[in-house]
Amino acid sequence: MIKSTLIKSFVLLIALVTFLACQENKVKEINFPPTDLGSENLIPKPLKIIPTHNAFGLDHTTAIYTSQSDKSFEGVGSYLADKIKSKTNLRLPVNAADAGKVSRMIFINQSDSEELEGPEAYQLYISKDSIIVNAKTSEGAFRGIQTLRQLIPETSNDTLAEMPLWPIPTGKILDEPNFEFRGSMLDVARHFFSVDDVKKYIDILAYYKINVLHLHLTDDQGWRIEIKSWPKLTEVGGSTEVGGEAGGFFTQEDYKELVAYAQQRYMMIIPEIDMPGHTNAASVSYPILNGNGKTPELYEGTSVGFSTFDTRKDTIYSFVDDVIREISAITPGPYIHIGGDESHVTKKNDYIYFVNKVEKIVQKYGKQMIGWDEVATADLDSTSIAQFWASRENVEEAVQKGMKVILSPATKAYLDMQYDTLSKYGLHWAAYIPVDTAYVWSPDSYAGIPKESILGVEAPLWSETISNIDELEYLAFPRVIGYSELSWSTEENRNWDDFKVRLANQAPYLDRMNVKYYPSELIDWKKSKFSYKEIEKD
Ligand code: TNX
Repeated sequence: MIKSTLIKSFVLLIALVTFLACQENKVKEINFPPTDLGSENLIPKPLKIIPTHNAFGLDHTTAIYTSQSDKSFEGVGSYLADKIKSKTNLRLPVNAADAGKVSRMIFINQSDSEELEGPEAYQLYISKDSIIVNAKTSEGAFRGIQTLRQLIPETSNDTLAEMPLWPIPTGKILDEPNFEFRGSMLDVARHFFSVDDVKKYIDILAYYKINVLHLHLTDDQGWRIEIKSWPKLTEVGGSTEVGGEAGGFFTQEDYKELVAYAQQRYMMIIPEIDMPGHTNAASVSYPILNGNGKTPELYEGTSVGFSTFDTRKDTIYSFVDDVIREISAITPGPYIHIGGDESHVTKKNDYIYFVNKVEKIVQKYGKQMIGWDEVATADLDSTSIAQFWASRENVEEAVQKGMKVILSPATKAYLDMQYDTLSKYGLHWAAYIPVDTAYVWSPDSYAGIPKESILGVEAPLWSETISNIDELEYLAFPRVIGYSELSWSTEENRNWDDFKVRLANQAPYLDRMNVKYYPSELIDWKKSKFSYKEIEKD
């Protein structure tokens, strides 16, 4: 079976190559000025780049073909075609039997080459007549086409041809991620963000090869995910937010829509239900859950650490079981985040008792538990994961327990920290984090944590001070672009002086996507030349 599909795709490839070879003499030769694939503004920086100094002319006679051996490759081809359409207005056919006049092709190929190590590895071969993306899995192919998208110039080179043409530098790129987990977190609890806002964030993150979006779904100020067996959580607990606005929540259908949207971009959603602290919204909805001895009321402020569940009550565990069961059923990814941070009014023993029990509930539903670094003080399995935000000691405990660690140190990786004293939004309790500080540190050897214990890097965006997508983008961009490189590229390939030039050149893309990034003065932003007003935003 596998053999016959392999033979089929090989035959298809040969047919295409022969076809193109016959076409070649009909295509007008275009002499491009020499190019340099090595100095393109790619972020994250690929592992290896070998330039061959010529160019592939992307134009209306280019067609996309994908391996037939794995049907999901066609989805990657269609995604690329859509993105090319919104950038260039060219509508390239995908796997069309009769594609009309085809001079050049982009082939997205399932390959079993031994050089492709992990599922996200890819090779990109760009010659004058063809572009081949090789990957073992469609996930790898998807990462590869992000690199290709970044190589397509924002404007066409009209002077060289009668029809607009986008020259892509030739050469070879061999690439794979340094860390398998490359994430950002969005706090939709302090301020709620709509499905469309989250989709827009997902789109831009995917362009930079980020593959995890952690949603902080519950906190003192709001419960944002429908739980069918406990409906008041959203009816009552979702009714407000910081500052007293109307709040909101995702229905399970909304959440599924986000999961599917992220999945199409090979990104996993990690849902977080923060417990036993940060639970005021849950306790207002169902006062039986409350354990801080006070009558809970809706909360619209920004203090932390005042709420807790009554962790010795059985009802708590029926509640947690229902919540985890319902969330697990709509979360295809392997992880459930249970929060566990800043439970300042939960007694230490009660906290440990709670986390131990919740770990088992998460496992009962076939998931792995993630918690903020405090959870490492409980008696956890090595399969659970600690997210380092504040305490080195907690992380040491996690490593001793054989747990993996996600790096989100607040002093380096918190997207809600202000850039400097003049920043419009954000907090500064951990640090001011200008764009260079965000980039210039090494997750490979951070705080002496052994590299084999590090799952990856995640940049959390807490939303106490931001209430709409423009403000979200002001804090997230450009810093999250740097975190994508910190988690994908190797230490040898990272360099601030080189990065800041590549970052400056993201401006035309960010402008076209209507991303309101913070125009840091450390960066000499490239002025956007984009003028195709009629082209839809993708
Ligand atoms: C600390 S980080 C918190 C959040 C706040 C954030 C603000 C963490 C696990 N807890 O509750 O939103 O600081 O920067």
